[in-house]
Amino acid sequence: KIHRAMFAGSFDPVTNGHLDIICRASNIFDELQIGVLDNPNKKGLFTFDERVELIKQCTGHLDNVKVVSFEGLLVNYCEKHEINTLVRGVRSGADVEYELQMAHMNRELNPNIETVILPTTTKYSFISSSLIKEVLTFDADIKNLVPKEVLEALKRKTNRGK
Ligand code: COD
Repeated sequence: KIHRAMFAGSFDPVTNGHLDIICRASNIFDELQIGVLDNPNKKGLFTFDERVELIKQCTGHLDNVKVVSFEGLLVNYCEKHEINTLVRGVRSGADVEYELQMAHMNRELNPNIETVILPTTTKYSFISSSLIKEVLTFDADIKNLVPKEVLEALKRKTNRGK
C-alpha cells in the first residue's frame, strides 16, 4: 500500500520553515503532496499560480513531492485522491492549540484520515509568511528566512529588501 501524505497551506509565500517540514515529511512518506489552497476570496501578496510555481521551484529536487491545488474541504480532496495522512508543522504552544483544533475537526469530518504533527526545527521556529511580508516592507534582510527563488520573487513584487 502506498502511504500518501498531504501538507496543505496557503504558502504566501513558501518559507524555509515550510521547506524544512516538506523535506522531513518527504523522508517519512512514500509520496507527499503539497496542497495549495485556491481561495479566490482571500487575496494574498502572490497569486495562486505564483505560489504554486515558487513551491515547484523549491521542491524540484525531491522526487516524491508533488504540488497540487485544492478548494473546499481538505479531507474531501484527500479521500478522493487516496491520501490518508495530513502533515502539519508547529512552531509554538499557540500553534499546537490551533493545530489540535484542526486535527480534531478533520478527524470528525473523516475518521480515516490521521493528522501527523512535526515540530519545527528550532532555527525556523519564528518564521511565518506574514512576518516576512511585514519586515520586508521596512527593507529587512530576509535572505536566511526564505529560499532564494522566493527572495528574488519578493524583491521583484515589492521593490523592497536587500
Ligand atoms: N516551521 C514549521 N512549520 C511551519 C512554519 C515554520 N516556520 N511556518 C508554517 N508552518 C506550518 C504551519 O503550522 C502549517 O502546518 C503549515 O506550515 C502551512 O502553513 P500556512 O500558514 O501556509 O497555511 P495555513 O495553516 O493557513 O493552512 C490552513 C489550511 C489551508 C490547510 C486550512 O485552512 C484548510 O484545510 N482549508 C480548507 C478548508 C478546510 O478543510 N477547512 C477545515 C479545516 S479543520
